[in-house]
Amino acid sequence: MMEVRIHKSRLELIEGDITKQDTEAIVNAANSRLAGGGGVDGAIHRAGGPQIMEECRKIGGCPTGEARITTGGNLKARYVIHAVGPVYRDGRHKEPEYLASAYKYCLKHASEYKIKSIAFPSISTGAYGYPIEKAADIALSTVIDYLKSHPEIELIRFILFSADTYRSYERALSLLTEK
Ligand code: AR6
Repeated sequence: MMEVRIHKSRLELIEGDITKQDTEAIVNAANSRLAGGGGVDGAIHRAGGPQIMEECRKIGGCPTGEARITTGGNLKARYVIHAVGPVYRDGRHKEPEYLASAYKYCLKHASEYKIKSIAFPSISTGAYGYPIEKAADIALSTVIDYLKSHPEIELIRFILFSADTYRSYERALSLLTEK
């Protein structure tokens, strides 16, 4: 576990399972059809129950680089924010912009819904193949930037599913916050 303060807010890195989180919102790494799938998406729908998929169907889809919000169903979290990260090709197809944009959309939803605590997985770094070191730097710098002008968000947690992913985020956060 690593914790830093960004102005008035807290930013935490934790190795674990996002479906167990008690933050007001958890973020899903979804696909643009919001159709469910494997990885964190599968785990969230399994743990949260069918109500989440019902709302996803009504919404119909979400473009890459954006996010949509639904109920948390049976989860501890009140909301799930479904973010669609980019499929990584070679880094020259606006992948960094799309990835940053997916995080920003989640944060904008959080502010609009007055959500004070939110947990993120490492978007795009599983099935979508985004190189972890690059993705960690983009994810963390995007949320740090947002927190600097949005003290209404009190807590952002990154829930990293493996020790390797956790260590990559820890390294990236150390680099970004060292004086
Ligand atoms: N809690 C936290 N992180 C998790 C969990 C969990 N329970 N399970 C997996 N991860 P991925 P993507 C990590 O593939 O790359 C789906 O099929 C995982 O180890 O879930 O954005 C969707 O439907 C990895 O570090 O998401 C899309 O089609 C990270 O979450 C596609 O995969 C993201 O891996 C999205 O691919």
